[in-house]
Amino acid sequence: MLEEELASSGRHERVPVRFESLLQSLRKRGFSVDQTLMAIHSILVRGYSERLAALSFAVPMLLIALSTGSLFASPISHMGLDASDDNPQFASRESGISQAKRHANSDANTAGRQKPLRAIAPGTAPPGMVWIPAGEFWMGSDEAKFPDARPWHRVRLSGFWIDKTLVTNRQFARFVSETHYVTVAERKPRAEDYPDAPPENLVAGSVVFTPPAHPVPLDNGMQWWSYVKGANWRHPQGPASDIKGLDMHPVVHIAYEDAEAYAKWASKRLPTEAEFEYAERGGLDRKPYAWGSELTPGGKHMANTYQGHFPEKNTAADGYVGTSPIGSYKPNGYGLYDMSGNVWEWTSDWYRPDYYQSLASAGAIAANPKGPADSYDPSEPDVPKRVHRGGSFLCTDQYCSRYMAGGRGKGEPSTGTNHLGFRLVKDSVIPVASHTVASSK
Ligand SMILES: [Ca+2]
Repeated sequence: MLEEELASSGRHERVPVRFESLLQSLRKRGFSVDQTLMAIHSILVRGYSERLAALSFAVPMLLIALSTGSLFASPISHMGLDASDDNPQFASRESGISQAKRHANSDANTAGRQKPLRAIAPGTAPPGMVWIPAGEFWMGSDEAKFPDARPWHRVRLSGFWIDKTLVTNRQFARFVSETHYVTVAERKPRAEDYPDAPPENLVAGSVVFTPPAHPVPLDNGMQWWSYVKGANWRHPQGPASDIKGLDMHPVVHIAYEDAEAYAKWASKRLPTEAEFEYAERGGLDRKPYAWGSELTPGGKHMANTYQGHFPEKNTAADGYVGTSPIGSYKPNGYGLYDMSGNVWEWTSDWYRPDYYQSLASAGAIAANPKGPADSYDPSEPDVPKRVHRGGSFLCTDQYCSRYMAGGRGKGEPSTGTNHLGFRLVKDSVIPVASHTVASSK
């Protein structure tokens, strides 16, 4: 079969193959137009290794591909940054997937690397997004301090678009300007939701990091977290603070329903926990960090975390005490920024510490897992929680450490903090016929 012939020739690893010449070549070999279109579709969507996709998808796929010019150049290069980005800081391919992928492939510690990426993005990238191709990976961690991230288990995902950066204050301001949305932190809590609270405590606000002036035992977060009246995304530290000059910082004090409202407006959705980790790992296999094996390779800080002595002395050796502008650190292997550190990010999964165990016990590859049906956190059994991912500027190796790839966090859905934000994903609008990965639910 032609497709197998092309695959065995390794031509898909070389670039570029001109569309016209390939088309002529196919026709000379006696293939009909329909067969040719199907082959092109298969190549475009899945590389040469998969079976031919349904003819019904072939024509629109080809038309879209031709209109976007995305045919037959290097698959890797086409997953890089897109010129349509609204942020010129990210318009350079220098920081894109091809460069980052080469960098990743040069990592000396490559044992057990994930399969190489060969899929081409289905059409033009939405502004500010990167295509993460379908694939499999090992999800989890063997860090002793992450018991809820064990065991390693195999996960298979369909392809998806993901924001290159956290949602910024500027982006969120535009959303609020257009929709007049009021975030949870800006609303006065309802007495019926907090029947035990005295009325004077029912004031709009959010949770802010308020470090003590002296060292404290790290067994009680109440020593450095405070509910601050008037704190919200416009006033991250409280009423006296604002976001002037912070346009390109991640928006914070975002509750789960705030993120969902933004997602609906943007025609996107929150990532699943598995999608987040797959994207965070950037093509590396079971590495401790999204960028490799060391926290600070060559002494270089790769993410906005916490240095010094937690919680009272933040030396900001990485350059930032609090949030950092998006793009302040190198992107990962998929060209994504701040997948570790800066601020935590919401995912759509409910949290359970035993979820990975249940997936592993099932004995099969988990296909597009979307989290457990319910939530359970042993430390607060009565509080349902969603998974947070990525860690923040408050994560330190003395405490938390969940800027490490695979580290899991969790939070009550109505609670935002000044180190919690989000980014979004988007499914392909083009039917991807060969992505026949069944949902686990
Ligand atoms: Ca920092």
